[in-house]
Order: sequence, then C-alpha cells, then structure tokens
Amino acid sequence: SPARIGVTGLAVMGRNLARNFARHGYRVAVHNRTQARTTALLEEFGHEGEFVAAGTTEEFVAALERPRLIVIMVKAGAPTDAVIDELVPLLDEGDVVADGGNAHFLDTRRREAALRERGLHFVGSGISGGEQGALEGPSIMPGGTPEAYRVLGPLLEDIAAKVDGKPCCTHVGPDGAGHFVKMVHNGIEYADMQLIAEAYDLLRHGAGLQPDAIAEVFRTWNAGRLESYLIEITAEVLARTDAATGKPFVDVVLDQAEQKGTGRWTVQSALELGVPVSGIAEAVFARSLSGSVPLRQAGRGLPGPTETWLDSAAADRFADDVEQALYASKMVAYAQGFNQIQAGSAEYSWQIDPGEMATIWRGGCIIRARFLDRIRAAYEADRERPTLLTDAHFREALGSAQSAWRRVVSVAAQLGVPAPGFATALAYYDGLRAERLPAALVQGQRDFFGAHTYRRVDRDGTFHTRWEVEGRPEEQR
Ligand code: NBP
Repeated sequence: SPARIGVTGLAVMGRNLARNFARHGYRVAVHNRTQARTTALLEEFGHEGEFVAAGTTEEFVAALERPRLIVIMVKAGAPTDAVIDELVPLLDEGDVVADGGNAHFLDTRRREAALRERGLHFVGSGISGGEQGALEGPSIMPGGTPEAYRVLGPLLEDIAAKVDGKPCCTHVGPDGAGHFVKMVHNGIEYADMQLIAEAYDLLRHGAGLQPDAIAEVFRTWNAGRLESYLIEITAEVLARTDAATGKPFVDVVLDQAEQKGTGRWTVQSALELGVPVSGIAEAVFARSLSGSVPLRQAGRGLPGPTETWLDSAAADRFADDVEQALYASKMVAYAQGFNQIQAGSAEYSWQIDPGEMATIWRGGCIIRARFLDRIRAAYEADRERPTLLTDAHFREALGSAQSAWRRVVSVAAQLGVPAPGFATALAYYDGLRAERLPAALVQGQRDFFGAHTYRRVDRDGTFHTRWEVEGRPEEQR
C-alpha cells in the first residue's frame, strides 16, 4: 500500500524525523541521494514502524499516496534546490512539498512562488530541537498556504513536542513566515547562550567560583524562573570532567565559538527591518571575536584594571545579582526578537501571532523555557503591544532586578570581564526609558555637515539652520 508521507534526505535530522513519523503509525517512504543511508535506516530502525525504501526519486514519488506529502531534509541552500528540481516534474497538482532544513526565508519565498505557479504547495518549515527533537518531538514552524497546512499540519502536529497537551506546531503564516520565525528563534538562542556564558564568566572571574560550583548555581537557578533547557544543559556541561586530563571539561575546550549562519541572518534581517536586536547582534559579534585568533593574540597584552576580583563578602552576594541580571537581560533579548517577528510580519503581510510563537517554543526546541508562558500571556493580553517589557509581569521583574543588573554591569566593567550581552541589554532598557535621547544632537550634527534637516519639538515641518550665521532664524524646508 502507498506511504502516507515521504522523507528525502536521511542524515541525522531526516532519519530521525522519518522514524518519528513511523513511530506515530504513519507509513513512511524514505529516500536519500546516497542509498547507503536508506539501507542503514531500514537495517537499524526498520522494526520501529512501516518504512518504504526508495532507491530513486521516481520510486520515492511513486510510493506516495495522493496528494503527496514530502518532507525534504537536506543541507540548506543549493542541495535543497537540487532536490526540488528533481521532484517537481514528477509531482501533480495539490501535492505538498515541505522543506524542514534551515533555509533562508527569502529562498523559501522564492521556492514557494515557483511551486505555486505549478499548482504545488511549498511549506517552508522551521524545525528546532536538533537530532533528539527530530526523533522525540521537535518544535515545528511551518509556513505556506492554509490549504497546505490543512493537509500536512495534522501529521506535523502529531510528531511535534507537546506541552500541556498542546502540540508545539502551528501554521505560522504564508510563504517564508515559518523559516523567518525559525531564523529569529535561532537568533534568540544565540543571545540566550551568550548571556548564560557571560553569567558563568562573571561567576568564575569575578566571584572566583570553580566550574563545579557554578554548575551548582545553575542547577539552583533551573529550579526557579530561569528554568529552561539551556540553563539545564549549561549545568551539565560545567559539571563535566574531561576524562583524559581530569580537568573541568570547559577548560580543555578551545574558546572559539563557531556559527552556521542563522544568527548572522537574523541580524542582517533586523538591520534591513530597522529593528534593534542588540542582544542577538552582540552574541554574533562575541562569537566572531572569539574566533578572531590574530586579533586576540594582538590584544592579549593590552592594559586592564588593577582590581580583578570581588572581595569575599561581595562574591557571596554576587550570584543572586547575576541571576537578576540574567533574567532582566534575557527579557530584553526576547523582547527584541519578538519585535523583529512583528516587524517581519508587517513587512511581508504574514499576520504572525507572536503569542502563538511563544506557545510552540515551550517544548521541543532549544530555547524551551518556563519563561515563554509569560510571553504568551503578555501577547494574549495585547497582541499589538509595542514591547514585551511593558507587560505587568516584565515591568515588575525589571523593576526589582534593575539595581542588581546595574551592579553586575558595573562589576563587569570594573573587573574587566567582557559582558556585552548584559551591557547592551541594560543600555537598550535605559534607551527605552529615556525622556529625551541624544538623537537630538545627532540631528544637529547631520544638519550642520550635510543640511540633512531636522524636526522641532514645538512646531510642525522640516527645518534647516544656516550654521555659518549666528542668530539667524532657521529655514523651513
Ligand atoms: P546535513 O545538513 O548535513 O545534510 C546532509 C544531507 O543532505 C544528506 O542527506 C545528503 O545526502 C543531502 N544532500 C546534500 Br549535502 N547535497 C545534496 C544534493 N545535491 N542532492 C540531494 N541530497 C543532498 O543534514 P542534517 O544535519 O540532517 O540537517 C538537515 C537540515 O536540517 C539542514 O538544513 C539543517 O540546517 C537543518 N537542521 C539541522 C539541525 C541539526 O541539529 N543538525 C537542527 C535543525 C535543522 P547524501 O547522504 O547523499 O550526502
């Protein structure tokens, strides 16, 4: 009998996704460019459910029930186009092709438009949760048409993670909306990881705690409002001892963070949209700095502060301060990311419901956290809110965290421990709060050197000052 769904691309992600479908009782056609992967999947996991192994794209397509549901899980970029080009001539009107890779949302828009012309549905789906998520229940962010979601959505909801009985999968919006949201999700993930890393660095190089003690601090935090997958795994990483040397694992790892590019995409898109996502940007830049070997070699001897440790009384209190600073900075980073989702949604007419995004991120994905319930509630109360930070819960939490947050940023500056994530979050917060910003002076500078004009606080219109003549009234432009 025909297969209900097909997965092509059987590396770690595709293989586990196919197994997930099979474990949920779907008959799954499986295909991979190099057949060895298909054979290996059946040999190792064939007993988990009903698989139909296809050696060629033709066999794969022929194995599927109609309308055909196909999930592509290959390397993002040219490989995805290559697979689409092979599939499309073999498909029929109404068939649904989903791309579960980390595609750029603009590529997804292009592919969706091309397939729509041929009467096919293209569903760009962000999938988060890594290898384990793909197998046990990821968070899924599908875009595309509502008609496509009606056919494919129930299967995706079936295999997605569940929180309080609700699947971590929803129709995000048209064309590239799903991949856009997945991109911002990854950007937020970068910011969150950087903030956690800064918290560790401050506890280690400010308060003088050792990695195993810091692991304990993180475990305590994970029992509270910071409860999240990232805090949990951070404790595990810090508690790990390297088998070969007996040293803390974190001390034997080269301190150069790598990146695959979704953080960079998020910042590039934010620059285009004019949304300040400084938390994500600092996280991307921090990884870049860590990997800039000649630059860091050159910089190593630069003068630093003479005071380099907290005294022991201050060190004892410091962990609580850092917890507050972490929670506050995290709120800012998420608020910025959600603003980017709202801006992207407005720019591309996607009608994304931000509260729903917080809901489907509660399980399966890397940024899953207790805290997302707060974000969901904030958007349920007001979907169009300009920033999450003015929601009653956030406002109160920021109010009680702020003096600790300011102390932590000051300590970081005094001791010379880099904390770009904490610092930029605080600067953004103070920027939002400000009655007047020095942008007025920037406008004056721009008008002085370039006659770029300015607006006034007391009158409508656009003005230019004749700077060379003192006391002359400005000209209206
Ligand atoms: P990879 O990103 O490593 O891609 C390997 C797969 O792509 C193999 O099946 C390979 O076939 C296939 N492929 C390539 Br490469 N070029 C091809 C071509 N021209 N035609 C057909 N197939 C081709 O696999 P992955 O790590 O499983 O990730 C799959 C997707 O999921 C990626 O877009 C990734 O960004 C995304 N993703 C990954 C994770 C994760 O945790 N790894 C999480 C979330 C999303 P072959 O076997 O014949 O070489």
